Amino acid sequence: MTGEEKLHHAFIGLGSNMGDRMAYLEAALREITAQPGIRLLKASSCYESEPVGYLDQDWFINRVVEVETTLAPLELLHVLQGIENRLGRRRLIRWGPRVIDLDLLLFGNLVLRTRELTVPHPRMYERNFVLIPLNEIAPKYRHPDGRTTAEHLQVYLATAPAEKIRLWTGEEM
Ligand code: A4P
Ligand code: MG
Repeated sequence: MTGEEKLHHAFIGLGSNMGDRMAYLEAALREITAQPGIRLLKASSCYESEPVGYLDQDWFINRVVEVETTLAPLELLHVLQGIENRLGRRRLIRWGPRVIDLDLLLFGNLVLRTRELTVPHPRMYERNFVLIPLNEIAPKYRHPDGRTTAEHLQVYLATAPAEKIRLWTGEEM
């Protein structure tokens, strides 16, 4: 990255619930890090989480990473979709099983609502598997609505039945 280009902070959610889930997450993170114009700043721990949306599927492993990027929002989304495709993602069931899912959660202060890209991610404030890893690495980060991650997590936990989530220890439970 040169000093001339504008740097943006972005947060990306990674999830997998098929095959060797950790291997898919590691491969995706390697590809994100290798991308020109993207620098990894922080990565959360990995969490095992109960499926949300479509319930008849295995538990996920989820984590959230913070990056600095010179890419525009849609360029970053397309990079993430390219990685999903290379790792063998097949879109069969909405919210269904997947080897890898990469969601663009936040892109600086940007608020955008188009079909191709909505940020903040439209469902991130209703999801433990996003808010808990995000709160681990960026509790004080201020979202476009003015609330911090910690405040969003508090609101979520006070108002919704929280789906199960636990730190991934590497052991099958
Ligand atoms: N799109 C719009 N905004 C965004 C964004 N901010 N990030 C568009 C990524 N994509 C965005 O996504 C569908 C379309 O959303 C894309 O064409 C893109 O242009 P997709 O990844 O192809 O499909 P999907 O992931 O099956 O659907 P969706 O609606 O994105 O699902 P979610 O919300 O990602 O949920 N339970 C647990 N425990 N852990 C999980 O990780 N994930 C899901 C998927 C469901 N349940 C889960 C988990
Ligand atoms: Mg998705």
